[in-house]
Amino acid sequence: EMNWEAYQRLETIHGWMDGLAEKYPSMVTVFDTGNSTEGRPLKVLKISTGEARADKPAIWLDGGIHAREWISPATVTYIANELIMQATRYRNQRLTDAFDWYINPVMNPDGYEYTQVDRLWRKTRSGPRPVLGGFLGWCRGVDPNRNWDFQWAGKGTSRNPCSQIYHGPNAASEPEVKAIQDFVLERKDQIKLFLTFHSYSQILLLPWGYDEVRTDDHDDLMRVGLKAIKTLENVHGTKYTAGNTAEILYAAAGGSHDWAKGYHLSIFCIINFYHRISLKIRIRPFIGSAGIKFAYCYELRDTGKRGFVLPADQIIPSGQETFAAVQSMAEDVMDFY
Ligand code: 0X9
Ligand code: ZN
Repeated sequence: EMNWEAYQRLETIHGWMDGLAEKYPSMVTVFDTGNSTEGRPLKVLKISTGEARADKPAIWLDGGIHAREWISPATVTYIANELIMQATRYRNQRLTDAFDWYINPVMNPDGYEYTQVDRLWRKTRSGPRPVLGGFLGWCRGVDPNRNWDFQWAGKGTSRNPCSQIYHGPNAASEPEVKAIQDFVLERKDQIKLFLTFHSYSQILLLPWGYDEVRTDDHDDLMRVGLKAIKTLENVHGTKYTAGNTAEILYAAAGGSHDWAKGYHLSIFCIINFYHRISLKIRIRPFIGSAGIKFAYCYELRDTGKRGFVLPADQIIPSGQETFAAVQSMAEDVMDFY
C-alpha cells in the first residue's frame, strides 16, 4: 500500500500509478513508454482535468534519475498525489485544468531496485563494459544525467565505464533516457515547464549545466525560480539557493534540464513574394533537444547531514514544501502563455 511515511519499492509505486488510472479513469492515464535495460516498465503518469485539448499547456516532472536519491521519487509521487487529491477531495482543479501533468517518478527503475542491496548506487545497470579491453576490469552502469543528447560527453563527464559520471557509449544509449527523450519530444510544444528532481543540497539549478554560461533569458528563469524557493521556505523554513548550474554547483554536460532547454539561434534567409530578401533570426531547439523555456533541476533535502540516506520522516515535509514551489512555478509560467 502506497504511503509517504516510508520509502516505497518500485512495485508499490507502479501499482499505485496503475491503481490511480483505474480509480480516476477520466483524470489519470498511465503511459508505458518502454522498458529499462533489465526489462522493468518505464511508466509516465498523466493527470488532466477540464477540457481535453491536444495543444493544452503541460508540465513535466521526473524523479529518480539517480538511484540512491530516494527522496526524489518520494517527493514526486507526493506531488502527483496532491494534484489528484486537490482535484477529487477538495474540487480544486485549477492546476489540472490549466495544465496536463506528465510525471515519471522513477526514471531509473533498475538502479532504484539495485539500491536495496547497494544503497549508494547512482547509475543505470547497463553493461558490464570493459575498461581498457577488460585489462582494468569491467563495470556496469551509465550516469543517466550525463547521457542526454545535448552537449553530450562535454565537461564534467567521463568516458571510463567505471566512473560515477560515465556518459555512456553514445548519447541516449540508455533505454531509460531514450524513451523519455522521445516522449517529451512528441509533446515539446505543449510542455511549458520541465522539472527534474535530485538530491541533495537544497538548490534550484538553472541551465546551462554544460558550462559556465547563462541562458539569454536567465533573468526570466531566475525570477520564477526565486519566487518558488521563497514559497518553499515559507512552508517549513527550509532554505534553498538558486542559480546557474555550472556557477553554483559544477559543470556537467548531458544533463536532462539542459536537454529540455536546448536551443540555438538560427538565421534564415527568406525570399518573399516580391523577390525581396529578408533575414530572420529565430530561436530553435537543437536537433534532438526540446527547446522548453522553463527547465530546472531541484536538488532536494538535505544539505549533507544525512545526505542520500535522508530519514523517511522528512518525506512529507519535503513533499509539502516542494509542492508549494511547483505550484508557484506553474502559476508564474501560466502568466507567460
Ligand atoms: O551531478 C548531477 O547529475 C546532479 N547532482 S547529483 O548530486 N544529484 O548527482 C546535478 C545536475 C546538474 N545538471 C546538469 N549539470 N546538467
Ligand atoms: Zn542526482
